[in-house]
Amino acid sequence: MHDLVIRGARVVTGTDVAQMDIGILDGRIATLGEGLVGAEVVEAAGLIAMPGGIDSHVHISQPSGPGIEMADDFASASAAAACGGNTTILPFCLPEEGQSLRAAMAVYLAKAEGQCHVDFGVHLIVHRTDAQTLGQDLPALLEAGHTSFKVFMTYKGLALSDRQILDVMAVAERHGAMVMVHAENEDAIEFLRDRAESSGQIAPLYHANTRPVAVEREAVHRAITLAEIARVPLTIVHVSNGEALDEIRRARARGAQVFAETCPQYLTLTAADLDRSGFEGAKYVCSPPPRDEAEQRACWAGIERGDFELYSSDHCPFRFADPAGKDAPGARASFRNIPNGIPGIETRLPILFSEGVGKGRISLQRFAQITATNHARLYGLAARKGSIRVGADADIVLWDPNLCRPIRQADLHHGADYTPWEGFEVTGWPVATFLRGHAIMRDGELTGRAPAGRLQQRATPDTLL
Ligand code: DUC
Ligand code: ZN
Ligand code: ZN
Repeated sequence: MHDLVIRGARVVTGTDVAQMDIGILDGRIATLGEGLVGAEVVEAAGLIAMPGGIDSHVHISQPSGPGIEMADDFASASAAAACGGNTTILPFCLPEEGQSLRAAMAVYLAKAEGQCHVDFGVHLIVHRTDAQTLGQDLPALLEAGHTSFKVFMTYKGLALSDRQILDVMAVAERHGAMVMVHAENEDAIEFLRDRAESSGQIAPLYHANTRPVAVEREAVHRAITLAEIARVPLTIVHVSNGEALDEIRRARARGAQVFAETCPQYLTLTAADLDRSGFEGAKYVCSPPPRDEAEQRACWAGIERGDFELYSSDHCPFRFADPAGKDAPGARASFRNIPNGIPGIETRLPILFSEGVGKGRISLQRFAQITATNHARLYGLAARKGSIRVGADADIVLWDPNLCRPIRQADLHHGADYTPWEGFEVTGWPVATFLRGHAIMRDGELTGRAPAGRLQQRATPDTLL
């Protein structure tokens, strides 16, 4: 007897896609089979059962500079995550000015307490390399189960030098952590930005023009080289173009342990979106910027070939009509002052389902791998999460592959006041999300269950994908 049986869905497991029942007991998958009996039964014939999405790259309540505020807290971001078919999220903890990494983590976890509708882990952002950070805070946090961190090669105040990156990687090497890198060459961007501004090129479009493919390609090459020298695995987040991906492919061919992530914006948006009339282009300002159709095709080819292990949202929400968001002081006078980032936590999976599975580019199993399974393995969650198998947490999403409706801001649950994909036609939507066996979303809305998301203590990365 199970607590819950999900009956008759096509179930995407690590090895197969087959029609079966899923029997759930005490929040875990107890049985996969036929004719299962449960206290509650959800009829799911005609639906697809996927592992709950793991969005391993999201920004929530992250300090964003004076007067600037992210549009989501844990409650709204996780509501949007659940409604978009996710059961686990991994946001980033960034210390405030003068705050230690450990103090920042304590404050950040308090923000999540009792607020999060899905399970969560927390990556660190390491932007200082003083003795306390590298000698005490970072090792303690890695040992406490926060087994991944991000370094930046761009943004004043965040960017590390090559030497600093090596010093941080050395800590990762000692503790078996995953290093994630935002790879763009800050000096090159600064040079291009100064030149654009001095010739009056201040509109949102110039955000894209001053962060061309070359600044990303160069930084990707350098980041991988540093990781090879430090002998650590590396994840390149938000890869936006074919040249950067070529660097990754070349590095792998010589044996480097490098993993690659891309995001919906690089598959569906272009720099032309930043050139929309008025100030509308600001809605699309993110880094790296969306490129052109040729680079979109290169990213799709990477998805199809299996070059990308990870497909994440890089959800980084700012309100549009808000001086604490995209309309920040000075934003209309220069693209430099527009907060970087776009919302996408709720639309990530439907976009890939529709454009990837629906259009025959990838299989259901590949979808599960790059939206859940690989995230669990690379970020130390695989003991419980990322696949539908006996013993795993019953984090399951039911998809209706034929449900057809456009993305509309009015239907979303994030705190932003727009979606970059307004009107984008999607076929295939998640219609139910179960977190550890409890329904948290049905038919696109929260079920009303109190937020029960739990912090996940994570293992060291499993890099043998
Ligand atoms: N990088 C991110 O990873 N997210 C948002 C902004 C950025 O530059
Ligand atoms: Zn980044
Ligand atoms: Zn990000």
